[in-house]
Amino acid sequence: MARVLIIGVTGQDGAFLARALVGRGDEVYGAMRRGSTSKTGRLKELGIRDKVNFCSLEVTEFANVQAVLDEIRPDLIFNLSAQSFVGDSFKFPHYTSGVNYIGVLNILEALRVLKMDARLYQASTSEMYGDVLEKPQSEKTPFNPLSPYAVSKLAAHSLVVNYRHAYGMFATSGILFNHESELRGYEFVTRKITSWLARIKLQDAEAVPLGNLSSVRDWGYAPEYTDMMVRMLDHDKPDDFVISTNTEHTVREFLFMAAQEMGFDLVSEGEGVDEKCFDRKTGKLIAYVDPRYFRASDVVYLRGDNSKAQEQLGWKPEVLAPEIARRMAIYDLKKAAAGNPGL
Ligand code: NAP
Ligand code: G4F
Repeated sequence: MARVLIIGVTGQDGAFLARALVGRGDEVYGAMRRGSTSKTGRLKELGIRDKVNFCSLEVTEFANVQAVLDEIRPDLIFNLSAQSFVGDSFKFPHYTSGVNYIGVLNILEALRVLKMDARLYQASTSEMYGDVLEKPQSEKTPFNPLSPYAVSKLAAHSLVVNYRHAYGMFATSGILFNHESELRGYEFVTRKITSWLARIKLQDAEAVPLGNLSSVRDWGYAPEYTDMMVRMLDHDKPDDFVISTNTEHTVREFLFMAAQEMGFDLVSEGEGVDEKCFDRKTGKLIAYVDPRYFRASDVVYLRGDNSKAQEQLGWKPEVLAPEIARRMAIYDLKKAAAGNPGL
């Protein structure tokens, strides 16, 4: 049984990771920052809120991070904390850098100063590939970030590699491609689509405004990805691993898959900012392009090459984008039917 600290336990991945670790009998500590309302909804939904020992942690405060690590003395630390919404990183670049980069520096420095030999998992990201220099992207593909979010994550990623080499720390980075679930945040495009379509279907909501429908992502299922985080820290040595499904879909395809599950039959008309998606059966407008959701610079193509994780960690993704769209659509229809818009 390991003593584990999850920093960012209230997020999508934190909740699924906590469930996996509780399930294998670990002593799980969940670090979260203060808020004016309860943030443990996802943990409650997974039925494990009472199994997690909560502590207060603000990752940008070095003294606080040091004190928490010193008190808990975990064997394993998963740092999932981040300002994780790429779109907002253009509005809040300083804040994003503080949480995503200084936060990681604080954790690494606290481990060094306290002379702790805990194993650290850092949540790196496929966004670091940005304007991709190779297709598909593997651990060997050069990074070329396109947002303040990606730059902050790349800085943190480089620091993890540096502390691994300089101090021999067991610090591993998972370069995870997009992963979604029924517990995904509502601002991300998959959840925005499934929650909004459910409200169109059952609550007569207006059509959903979207940004770049042609953007391509390699979408996987979050619980499978958090299982891989555990496997990365159970591995015999620290390293960098790409976790992806090696498949690709456009945002438009995800929209059509989710819509089909809800009984819509979409057809697209027009191009670029004029594109609109109608339901063939009723003629009703379901989705349209709204330039307000375009990004100052957007990552338009991501598709991973997970060969290294397959070989060394035994990774094999089971749940792919069509099934993810189906599960999220069913879940959000149930929520809407219960009168809960979830927003
Ligand atoms: P998420 O749902 O946005 O969760 C982020 C977590 O970080 C939340 O628990 C949040 O707490 C916490 N946090 C934010 N600022 C903090 C601070 N200053 N101090 C302490 N905690 C703070 O993100 P996710 O989708 O679970 O992703 C988990 C991690 O993986 C993130 O680092 C993300 O950047 C990275 N990642 C995600 C994906 C993906 O597709 N999901 C892919 C690659 C990498 P609050 O509840 O208080 O906001
Ligand atoms: O769902 P997204 O906001 O995810 P994005 O930007 O890829 O970031 C997510 O995955 C990363 C891993 O690659 C994580 F590191 C990060 O923390 C986060 O979890 O947007 C996906 C694509 C983008 O190209 C965006 O421009 O969808 C496009 N898009 C089109 N319309 C939209 C919308 N994105 C959002 N959020 N909202 C829209 O209306």
